[in-house]
Amino acid sequence: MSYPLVCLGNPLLDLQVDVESDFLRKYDLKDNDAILAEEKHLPIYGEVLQNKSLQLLAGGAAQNTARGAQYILPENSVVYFGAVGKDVYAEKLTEANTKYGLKTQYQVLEEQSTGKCAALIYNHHRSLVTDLGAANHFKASHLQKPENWEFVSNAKYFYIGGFHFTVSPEAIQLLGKHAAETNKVFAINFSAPFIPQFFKDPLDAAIPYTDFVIANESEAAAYAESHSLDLAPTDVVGIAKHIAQLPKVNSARSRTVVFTQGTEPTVVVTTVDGELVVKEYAIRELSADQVVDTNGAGDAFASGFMASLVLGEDVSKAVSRGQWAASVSIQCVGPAFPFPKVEYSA
Ligand code: 26A
Repeated sequence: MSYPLVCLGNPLLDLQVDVESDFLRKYDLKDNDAILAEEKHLPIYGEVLQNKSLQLLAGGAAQNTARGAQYILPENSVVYFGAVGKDVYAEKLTEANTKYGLKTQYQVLEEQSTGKCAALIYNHHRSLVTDLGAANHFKASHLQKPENWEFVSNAKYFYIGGFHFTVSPEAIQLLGKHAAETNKVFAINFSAPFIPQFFKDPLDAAIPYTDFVIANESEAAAYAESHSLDLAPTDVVGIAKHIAQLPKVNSARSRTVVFTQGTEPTVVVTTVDGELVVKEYAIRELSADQVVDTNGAGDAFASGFMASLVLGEDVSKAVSRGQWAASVSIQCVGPAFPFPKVEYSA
């Protein structure tokens, strides 16, 4: 079995509800953020189950990206790894993945429940509060099983959700080293500000293996702060240049840093013949009434971007496909794409 793209992350079921700002304040949450649930957040899950607007949706950032990339690519292109329980939540995830044709090689942990994410939608923002459950127990040894390693050794591209730095930095190292040794493409996403903030060491240990680093402006700012860069947190180009120049194990190609910035242009920095090259790409504008929610917008961008790389397209096309995929997903409820399928147009 040969699937060109392997993705790794935390499989979660999204419990998506519309909330008012007082709900966010009550639990000390920002309008737009992604965090791990602390003790004080646990009542949220009971509350959302009572909420009339509740929708159960397949989530998990890298799983969203994997589903979206498979949506775009020919069948049997993407395989996704992560850990789930043996419960109805996992069945829901499998249902959605099957619809998109995504192949999963889950580590199934019978004694754990599948992870869940309260996706609290307020205006066009989303506040994500995650209880990782089974996802937290993924082990690198699962990848090393012969039936799983076959997918790894046959793949050409790897995509790691940054949220997985909280789970198995060892699995990320394993894939990063394999990619560098075999000259395959290794991409990571920072996923949330708390990753560069509180998981700095495992993130820094993975950067040397990366060919592509994808993040948004608030994650870039968190990176600048936690690494004490002498740059304004809003200097996305400066931060991208810094990361582009960090040491790299596989010198066969230079690193490309891609920062999305909501409705502001996407910034891309890479090195060509030893010189830093900065490019900016305006996004596809949507009118306010076209925006359904932004849950999964960044994951969708990564879907389009990674799918484009797999198709052998250049970085400017990859950004264009990423921006297209984000605009399509923003018009859907949750981290999803429409059926019947819509096709990319430049
Ligand atoms: C470890 N944490 C906090 C997480 C997540 C996460 N995926 C993996 N790990 N917190 C939120 N998400 C997912 O992000 C998607 C939107 O980008 C949510 O499940 C949601 O689908």
